[in-house]
Amino acid sequence: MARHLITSALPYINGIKHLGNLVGSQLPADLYARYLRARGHEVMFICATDEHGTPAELAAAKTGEAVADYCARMHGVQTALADGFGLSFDHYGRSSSDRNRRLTQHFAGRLADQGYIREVVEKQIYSHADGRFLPDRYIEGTCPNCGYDKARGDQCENCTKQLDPTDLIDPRSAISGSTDLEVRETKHLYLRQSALKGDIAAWIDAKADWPILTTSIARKWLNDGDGLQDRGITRDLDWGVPVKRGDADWPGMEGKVFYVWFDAPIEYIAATAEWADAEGLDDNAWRRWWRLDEGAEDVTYTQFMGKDNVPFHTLSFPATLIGSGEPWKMVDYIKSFNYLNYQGGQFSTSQGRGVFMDHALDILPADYWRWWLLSHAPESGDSEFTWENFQQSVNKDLADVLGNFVSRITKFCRSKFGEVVPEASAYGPEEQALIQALTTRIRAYEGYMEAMEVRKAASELRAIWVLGNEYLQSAAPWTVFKTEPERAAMQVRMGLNLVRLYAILSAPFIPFASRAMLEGMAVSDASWPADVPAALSALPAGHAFTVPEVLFAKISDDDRVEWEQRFSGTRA
Ligand code: B3M
Ligand code: ZN
Repeated sequence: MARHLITSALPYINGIKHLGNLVGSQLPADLYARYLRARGHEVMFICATDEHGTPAELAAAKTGEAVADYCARMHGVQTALADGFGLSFDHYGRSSSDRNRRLTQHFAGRLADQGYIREVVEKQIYSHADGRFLPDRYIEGTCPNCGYDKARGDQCENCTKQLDPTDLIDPRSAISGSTDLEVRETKHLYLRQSALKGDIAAWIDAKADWPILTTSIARKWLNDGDGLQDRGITRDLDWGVPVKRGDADWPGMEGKVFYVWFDAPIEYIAATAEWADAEGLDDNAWRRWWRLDEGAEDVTYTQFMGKDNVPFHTLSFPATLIGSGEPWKMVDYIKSFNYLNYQGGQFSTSQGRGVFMDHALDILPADYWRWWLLSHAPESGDSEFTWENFQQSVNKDLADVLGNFVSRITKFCRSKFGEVVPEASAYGPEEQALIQALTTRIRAYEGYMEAMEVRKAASELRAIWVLGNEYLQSAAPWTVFKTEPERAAMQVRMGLNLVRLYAILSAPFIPFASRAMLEGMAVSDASWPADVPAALSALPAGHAFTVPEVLFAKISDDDRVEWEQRFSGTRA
């Protein structure tokens, strides 16, 4: 039994996330959390909405709401969608929480005390047309690194390079499009990341087991000469965590807030504190996950994120934690993902292209999406959603293989023996061979789940389902029943126990169908099958069940064509 802290990258509050966002962080994090819980580990699974910065302000300006109201409303919307997808967060926090405000100000104070903050009079872009400074996403232009012409002031989406607004070539206001811009002076706080370069490099070098995607991005920005520049951590904005030095005012910084990427990762910690508050627990309840001097030495901490978030988690956030000089728990493993594309192009929030979380649940149950997304997770490279592939996968894997197995065996039992596990003799050689094959595959499945090899785990699970189908096909209890009803009863007993086994093994991927199967089989002990032979005798003779409803309906060609059209263009 171990203790696992798991965080998913925090979705921006500005609107509903698309399936590409979902599969890049929250969904695989949920898979891992569910698996580790099922294996009996103590898990703290944390996520939150990322509510500060220009994305929130820009989105609120569009709807005409006050930004705080907008964030509160959208947090509710995102919470409901997370529930709909079965994301099993222990807490879904808000980066605008009081906890995060206090912790962010605390870290800034500590960093200043340790000499890692300097005050800089910097040049910022001021827009005459908009009458304000244009930080981060308020400004767009061409990336000096790769030439992408829609780079934002804080980061280039195309090459992941972190930028400052003044780095952009041909800058323009994202609010008005105006190019009537002027560079003006304003005072800001800089985190002296350059002074922490040695510590961070040593920390990354020690992570020999990290996925290549993670370390290659980290090393690229660490070693490209300007990778670990000192960075501004404050902004001329109204919305955000007010700049303070711990509890004290920071002279000269009145009216400014911390940069969203400074406070957002701190929310991982703060959200755990929000969890403790919500549970009515004391501070030790969250500090034992985060403070090495208060019980976190035995915690394993895993982060999930898309590749564009990697620089902030391998360089900036570690700089905050190390620079504080306090014994905070740092991440042990970063699982990062490439992008999911949509029908030959990109998912696009701004153009409303692709399937978004709300529309996905409007048309189909969460498990269909969970299964497709996880079994096609963009791990080794970008992957692509097409409606055809989605239809095929759902119809074959879920309906034909798993769903059909469950329905066939339970209905056959009901027709010949009633809705009860029949009396039967011991398993024969065919069943022993099946148990052998299952054991090998289940152990492989566990290995992939532990290693967070999401696609490989999915294909192993599918192979485990297939074994059941093949067994049923060759055992053919419907034929055997005519001459050897006792042997057919034994085969049925195996089949019903397989339903229970599949429900348990599949729960991390398809929790809703799993629950329906467990309820149908009236399973009281759903513990992980450490001992496979024992697990396949868990349902004894005389155990009553009910045939589950159809688990998965097939997607028709008409549906596919209709949805393909509906989601091709602009989000309604
Ligand atoms: N909100 C970026 C994103 O959603 C950002 C992640 C924050 S993690 C601390 O891609
Ligand atoms: Zn670029």
